[in-house]
Amino acid sequence: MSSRRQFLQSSLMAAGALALPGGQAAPIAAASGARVVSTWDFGVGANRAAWTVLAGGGSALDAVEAGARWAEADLCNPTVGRCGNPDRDGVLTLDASIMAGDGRCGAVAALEDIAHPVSVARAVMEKTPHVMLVGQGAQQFAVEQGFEKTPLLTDEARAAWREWLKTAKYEPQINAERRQRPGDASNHDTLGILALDAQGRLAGACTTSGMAWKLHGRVGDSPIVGAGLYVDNEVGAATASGVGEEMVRNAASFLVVELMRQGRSPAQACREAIDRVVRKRPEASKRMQVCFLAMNKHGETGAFALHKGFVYAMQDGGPGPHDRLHDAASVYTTEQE
Ligand code: SD4
Repeated sequence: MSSRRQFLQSSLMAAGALALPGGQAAPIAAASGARVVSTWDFGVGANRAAWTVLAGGGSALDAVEAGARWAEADLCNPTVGRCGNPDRDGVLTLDASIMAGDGRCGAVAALEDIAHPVSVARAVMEKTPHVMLVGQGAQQFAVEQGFEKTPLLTDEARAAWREWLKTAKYEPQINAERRQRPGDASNHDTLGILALDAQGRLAGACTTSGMAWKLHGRVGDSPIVGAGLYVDNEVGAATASGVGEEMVRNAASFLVVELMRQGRSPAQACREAIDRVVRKRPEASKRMQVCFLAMNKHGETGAFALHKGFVYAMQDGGPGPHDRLHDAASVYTTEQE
């Protein structure tokens, strides 16, 4: 048994948390050492949903799914789930992945008309011998699993697309995530969420409608294990937001976890991964946002971005204000508007 697990178990026992009927741990004691971090301002809401799971003694895996589902249902967020902006053909396609720290993972890409892609990703993980399903096949599988097929494109998103068609210029905007409201014609965003539970297990999820106005069929990093998300109980977890092509080019979330394995703190690992992005494409790096968020197995967290303005939310149930937002340091330090 790891010393961390021993520590957690003895603190739970000291608090009498394991004595509750049904083996259910008491909320505060069970949450010892537990924490959850999520990308962007709306990560606060996702963390709250995840925290109700962690505080009740639930698993990191259930927690990240709950957090991602919250974001997918959030009608104020035109970049994740049902309120997402469509591709250049006016079609809303969703990408999601989920991963447990023991290596189990599942993903869906280019999924249409299913409201909770993260739960379909989990079903792929748990009910198939595969890791990823895409497009029609993913939708067919979802329907077979009992997910309801329902048109998701909102009137606001359709109007934003019509507006975009006037120029039809694909130009990712830096920190669009922080300004977006339904109907905005800005074009990217993602919820990445990482959790550590009281048993010392890590998990992560990533869910997005991808880059708005993308080519039909484009898949970003978010559903690609190792690019938009990677989790390993031996080391830690990482997720990403921003222009996904850069995460795929650099196997970025895997890179962040491997850097932590080599001894870097979460913040240092994120920084080195960002440096890699810059070294490969220095000119392009000036015009796009890429952000990494990481947590190691001890619950230490860190982030780093190409451009100023990336924030992440953290919830650990500790004293003081919960739902804290943290500014990530960045290579370019002038906020782009
Ligand atoms: C993608 N990484 O599809 C996602 C988009 C995103 O903030 O994260 N935007 O490339």
